[in-house]
Amino acid sequence: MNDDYFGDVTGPIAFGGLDSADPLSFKVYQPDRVVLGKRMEDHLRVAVCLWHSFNWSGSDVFGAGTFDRPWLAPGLDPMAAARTKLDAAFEFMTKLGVPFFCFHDRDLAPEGRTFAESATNLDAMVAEAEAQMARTGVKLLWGTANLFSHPRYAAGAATNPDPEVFAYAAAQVKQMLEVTHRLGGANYVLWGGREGYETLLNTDLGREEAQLARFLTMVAEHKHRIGFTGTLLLEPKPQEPTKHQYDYDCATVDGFLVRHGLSGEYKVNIEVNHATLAGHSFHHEVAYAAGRGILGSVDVNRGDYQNGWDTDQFPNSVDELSLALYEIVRSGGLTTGGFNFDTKLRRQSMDRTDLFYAHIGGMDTLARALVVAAGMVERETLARHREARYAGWGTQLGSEILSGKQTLETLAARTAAGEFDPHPVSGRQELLENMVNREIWAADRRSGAGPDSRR
Ligand code: XUL
Ligand code: CO
Repeated sequence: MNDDYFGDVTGPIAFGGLDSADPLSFKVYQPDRVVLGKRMEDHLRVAVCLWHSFNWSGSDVFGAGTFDRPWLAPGLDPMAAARTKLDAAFEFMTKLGVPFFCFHDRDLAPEGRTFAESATNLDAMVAEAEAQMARTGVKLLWGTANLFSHPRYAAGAATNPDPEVFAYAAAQVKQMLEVTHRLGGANYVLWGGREGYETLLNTDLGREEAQLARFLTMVAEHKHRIGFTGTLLLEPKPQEPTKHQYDYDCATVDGFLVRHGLSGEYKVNIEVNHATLAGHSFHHEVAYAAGRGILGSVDVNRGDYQNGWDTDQFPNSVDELSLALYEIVRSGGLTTGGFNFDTKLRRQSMDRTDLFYAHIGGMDTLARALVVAAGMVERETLARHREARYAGWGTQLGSEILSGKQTLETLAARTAAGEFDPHPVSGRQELLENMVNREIWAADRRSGAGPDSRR
């Protein structure tokens, strides 16, 4: 085990507080700090992703890789490179002090010339990952299969016009589900990166939906067959790389699950920048999923307000994350889920140390948003306003309407008889926005609190 890919950093990264000038210290994040009766680490369940952070060289569509990543150097033996990459990742994660990681099959082990060779490569690397996990205590938040990079998946995996591609994808997911189970993963994710279309001129929407439903049913069946007790998660995204992706947003996924008898089998892994690509706020997607009981996990990142694509930047806005954290904490928190940094450095952030700055900043932003959200939950000011707004629905009229005792005819007759005389009331939006800001500003006083602090 080599321990010097991040020789400039002596871990574990310590809590320095707001007054610390050390850029390699946490300003807010403290694993043991108790927030609303639970350790911060257990609220946030932070994960590092092996793809953008360890399996990407910084290349883009216009240029080659820019990052200093010795394990991605061209010409290396693929399995030796995979071992070096894993060593580097575990050195990074232990120095950063995160409890979890996430990976695709192809992040861990290279694709071979045949399916059998790929499967053997993966099994060999899973044994290595298992040993690293036992040595460091870092756990698996979720595993997933890459069903979008290889040319065979250009027209989709489950939704491919060719059933042999469906079969190939099924084989890949079967192995990765079993690998996730073997490594004690808390969840298994399916992101349908190419389950969508480029043109409707060659696409049969109904047929592709039926194929996707069949595939996801088979995955749920296999989960039960092997006794995997983690959560299955679908990750919505409206487009990119396809023009249109079927798992467009949380509401679309929810409707799909209901239509195909899969409610209860799947929850959602909500990614911040996917929410904004779908024309929603992240707050909206989280509130929707929590309301429908399908909130599973979060891929935490951010987009760029000027750009219409998935920039996957590290999160840095407490204001935006606080509102989502408020919904998450209020709904009981992420149970098997966590906050996975599905995030990319900018291409000019070439040094390996930049990975530390980025994750430290992201974790501090999350921690601070959690403190703000806890304040909102504890004071219940927003919740009281929301409840008061619907108070009328607790009256006899409200319950009779909802239970079906009233019809258009009875309501029309009672309205015509002058029984109802409703008056509009203020929604108090600006007042509520002021309350949120007050919590954000007040958190200044609490953010640097020590580990014993209640909030
Ligand atoms: C792509 C994306 C994926 C999934 C896992 O936008 O978010 O990395 O999280 O396949
Ligand atoms: Co993601």
